[in-house]
Amino acid sequence: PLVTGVQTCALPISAGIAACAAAAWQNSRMTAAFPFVDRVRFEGPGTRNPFAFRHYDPDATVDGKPMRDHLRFAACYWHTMRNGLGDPFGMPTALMPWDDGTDAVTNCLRRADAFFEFLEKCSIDRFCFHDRDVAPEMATLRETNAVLDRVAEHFAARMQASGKRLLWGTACLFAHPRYMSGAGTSPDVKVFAHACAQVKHAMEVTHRLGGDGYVFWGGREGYSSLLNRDMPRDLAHMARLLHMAVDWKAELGFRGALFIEPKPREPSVHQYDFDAATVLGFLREHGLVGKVTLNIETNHATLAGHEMEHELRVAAAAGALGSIDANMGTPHCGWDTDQYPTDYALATRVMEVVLASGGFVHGGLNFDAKRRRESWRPEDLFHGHIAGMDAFAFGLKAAAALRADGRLAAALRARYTSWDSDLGRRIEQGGASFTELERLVADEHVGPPASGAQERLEDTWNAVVWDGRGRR
Ligand code: XLS
Ligand code: NI
Ligand code: NI
Repeated sequence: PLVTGVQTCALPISAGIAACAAAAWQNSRMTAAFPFVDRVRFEGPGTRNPFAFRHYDPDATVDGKPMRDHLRFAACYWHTMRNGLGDPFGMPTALMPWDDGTDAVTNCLRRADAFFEFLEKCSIDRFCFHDRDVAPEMATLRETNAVLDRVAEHFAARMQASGKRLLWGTACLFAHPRYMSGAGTSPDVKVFAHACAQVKHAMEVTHRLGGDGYVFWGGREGYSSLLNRDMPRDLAHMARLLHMAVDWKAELGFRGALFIEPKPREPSVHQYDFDAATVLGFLREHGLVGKVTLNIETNHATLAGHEMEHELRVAAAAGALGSIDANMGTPHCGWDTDQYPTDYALATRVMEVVLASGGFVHGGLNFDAKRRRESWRPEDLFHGHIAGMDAFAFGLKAAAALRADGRLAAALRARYTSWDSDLGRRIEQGGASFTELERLVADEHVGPPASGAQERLEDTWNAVVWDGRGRR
């Protein structure tokens, strides 16, 4: 789940550890938010230093390209800076000494400074944010935009000084009560208009900050009962919002990509952007193909009952694999646990698809991940990101090794050789009929295809990935 902006703390922060921490901060003379670490650097697989990379060596090349350019890591502002780690049953636990818990602009700026210190020290080149993560909502949209512009100016200065880049921006269209029944799909036209106005400004700020992309995640674009929702009308409205965003992008001169992020449920019971295939169908129906591509999140794939690899391959096959929200969930519960993607095998499978589709253009790997509630120390922000970055660096090397090895690709090609015959090609090109195919097989005993040999292929995968060759 995403906790952001006004919804950061379900329970009063004054009741939690965070409040004690803020008081301690105010009484202290600390000038750095993360004084316990200088800079996380590559030390190699043998290191015992928990603040070092074992696999991520940003400038080392894999297949002729530096790791940092393959992976395009981003930290997200919402979980990193705004998630107090409260849950529906318990108060926030996160220690955030740099944050006094208020919406004062000075607090927003201090928080941004802590974030840029984090990016620098953790060697993360990019970031993502929602408009309401970085600046509060005021009485009117005009006032809200003015505060957002003020904070964005500060971001621009910090980006300039540090060389950090914006992967993507987005608008929070789900936290405020006005969006309780959706934003682009709200039954209330004024709410729809507000959503459009908010997206307009969030796109403008993203453009100003040189973002590579802009994301639409429709957390409340869905319903809990069809008794009070006109589904086809909702979908048509959502398409209208996206078409206006495409027009606005042209008017702005924004060169980045527009992404939709599928998710089947949570917070809505039924969400319209269920999975990659559903979203692609929607884009095709509404003339949005090629204008909007997909941002695929691992935990959302899990919720939709798919493997991440399935979602990525569906998107890639349509030429619509835009970006990735790199996290992972647990199959044991039905919600978005947003864990750091620390699983090396999962990261390898993701990177196999990324390499096969030619790599990221506008997208990257955004850690849409949060710490466990028990991991409440600022140090844990580093450990989560380091573990995720190392997993993906390993995955990149292993995926490149699988491609260089070539056995799996060869086995896949071999399985389809019968389709490379004249007959196969004619069928593929639409030049065959039922009558012809019936004549062909009528007097033959057609037996089974060659063995799928899944276990042999899995063993080969293991040999390349784990038996030394996937590592450096
Ligand atoms: C929530 C989504 C959200 C989007 C950005 O589950 O993953 O974080 O990535 O709005
Ligand atoms: Ni999510
Ligand atoms: Ni996400």
